[in-house]
Amino acid sequence: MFQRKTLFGHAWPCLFAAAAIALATQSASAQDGLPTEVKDFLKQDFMQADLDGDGVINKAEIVATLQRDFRDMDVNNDGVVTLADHPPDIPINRLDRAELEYDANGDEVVTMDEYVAAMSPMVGEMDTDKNGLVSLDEMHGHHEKLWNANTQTPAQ
Ligand SMILES: [Ca+2]
Ligand SMILES: [Ca+2]
Ligand SMILES: [Ca+2]
Repeated sequence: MFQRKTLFGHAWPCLFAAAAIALATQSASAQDGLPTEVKDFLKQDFMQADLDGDGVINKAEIVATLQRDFRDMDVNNDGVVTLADHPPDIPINRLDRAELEYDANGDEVVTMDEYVAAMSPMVGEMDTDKNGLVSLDEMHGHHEKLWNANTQTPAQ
């Protein structure tokens, strides 16, 4: 029932954005806590982002992951993310505007700098003990909070 591919499309493998988008689209399946499927893919993404395998994600690993995610979103490889990068096999819905959430200056073009700048505060919020590092527990906790808040809000 919880299919990552159909939820995010191939353009949305993002470590830090993925669950937020899942939260925005999954309000119908309200339940207590993060579903196991969500925890599993968060863990997979966490391990990919933890480049040196020390069990925490540091600042450099965060930036490297955001840059990788940005390149994944830039489907047509022109160096910026626009609606032209929206996967044609995914119907136009609220996801089609998701690309432009990171568009700070409103020109419908998202640069890597805009993306990293937009995502960094969100990543900072995950670091609940403020030691500059994000652990898997912190990432789960953050998404669980978002999930619970979202599933308690009536769908539009
Ligand atoms: Ca690490
Ligand atoms: Ca592009
Ligand atoms: Ca921390």
